[in-house]
Amino acid sequence: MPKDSQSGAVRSDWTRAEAEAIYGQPFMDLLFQAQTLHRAYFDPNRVQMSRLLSVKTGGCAEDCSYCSQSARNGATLPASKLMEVERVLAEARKAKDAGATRYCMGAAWREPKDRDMPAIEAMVRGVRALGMETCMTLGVLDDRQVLRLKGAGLDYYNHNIDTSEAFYSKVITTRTFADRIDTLARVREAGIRVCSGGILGMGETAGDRIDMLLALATLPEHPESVPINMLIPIADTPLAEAAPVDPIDFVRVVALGRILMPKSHMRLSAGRTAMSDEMQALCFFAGTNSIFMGDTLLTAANPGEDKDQRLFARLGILPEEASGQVCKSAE
Ligand code: SAM
Ligand code: DTB
Ligand code: SF4
Repeated sequence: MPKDSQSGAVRSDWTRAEAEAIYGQPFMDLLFQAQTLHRAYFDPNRVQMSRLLSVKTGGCAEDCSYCSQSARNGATLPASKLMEVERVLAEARKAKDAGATRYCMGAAWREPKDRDMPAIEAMVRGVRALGMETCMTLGVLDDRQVLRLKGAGLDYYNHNIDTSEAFYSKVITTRTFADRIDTLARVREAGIRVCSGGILGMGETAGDRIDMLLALATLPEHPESVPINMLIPIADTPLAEAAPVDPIDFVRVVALGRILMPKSHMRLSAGRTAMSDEMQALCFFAGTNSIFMGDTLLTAANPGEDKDQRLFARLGILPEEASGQVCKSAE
């Protein structure tokens, strides 16, 4: 094992060989390394809670083969209009009362239209006024839109790279991996914090998973949040029958993410309804320190608060406090 990979320094110069060597260690060594680093930067018994809301659902012009909201991949979800600001704020209030510290609003758009920006800005301002961190995921952004979001006070922008550059065109044909990296750079340049991760279970190899994390870990600055989704197979889409991910492989990916990006929050995102408590516990041990709470994600199911409260109680985990990063280095 290269010495540097053990040091816990925040690096953007990871090589493929280093990442492969970390990933390929015996499972116990990998988990020990990940948990040791996790403890250097975070309280190991605290997990950040985000809540998602789909503010505009379905009818998307992109053809992402995993998504229930594409108008082009066989999915059958009807398109809806952009939700009214007051309704979004009412949902956000409920999320805050239930313990969420970040409110993530998603829209099934290739890119936002300028006519939608005033409502989007009002959502950001309104949610911030409730005292929660804000996150938006709206597709491709141009420079003006990024500045408008920054002006409204947006804290995070989510824009996943989803898989490796090599596998990308097997999953999505209406845009490229480079398009995603461009938007991420624009968001970073404007001073908005970055949330970017991917999906496991789309037929990618272990090498693709390593390359996806490496692409994030070699950005000039690591994303502050890294969501790792397990594919939720959606009926009628090209990935409806995709083979499930081996849970041990999933945990290995989480651990590699923790080691490559030691200061980032790693979010166990979509797919938790299909995970056992034991698998989730292993993910927390491997460095997961964020989840989506509540019984829905954007369109699909999530475990819900009662189930998560029981899991947290069994594991002695507490929600991370509102001011965000319980990050030792930031104290
Ligand atoms: N339209 C925006 C975009 O694509 O960036 C935002 C919404 S999109 C639904 C956000 C992310 O959700 C995707 O990048 C993908 O990682 C995740 N996602 C979507 N459908 C999923 C599924 N069926 N299973 C797991 N993750 C999924
Ligand atoms: C992320 O990585 N996962 C979230 C959020 N970022 C936007 C979305 C998960 C969507 C799961 C499928 C659905 O609810 O439709
Ligand atoms: Fe559209 Fe996002 Fe779904 Fe792709 S993942 S089809 S861009 S909503």
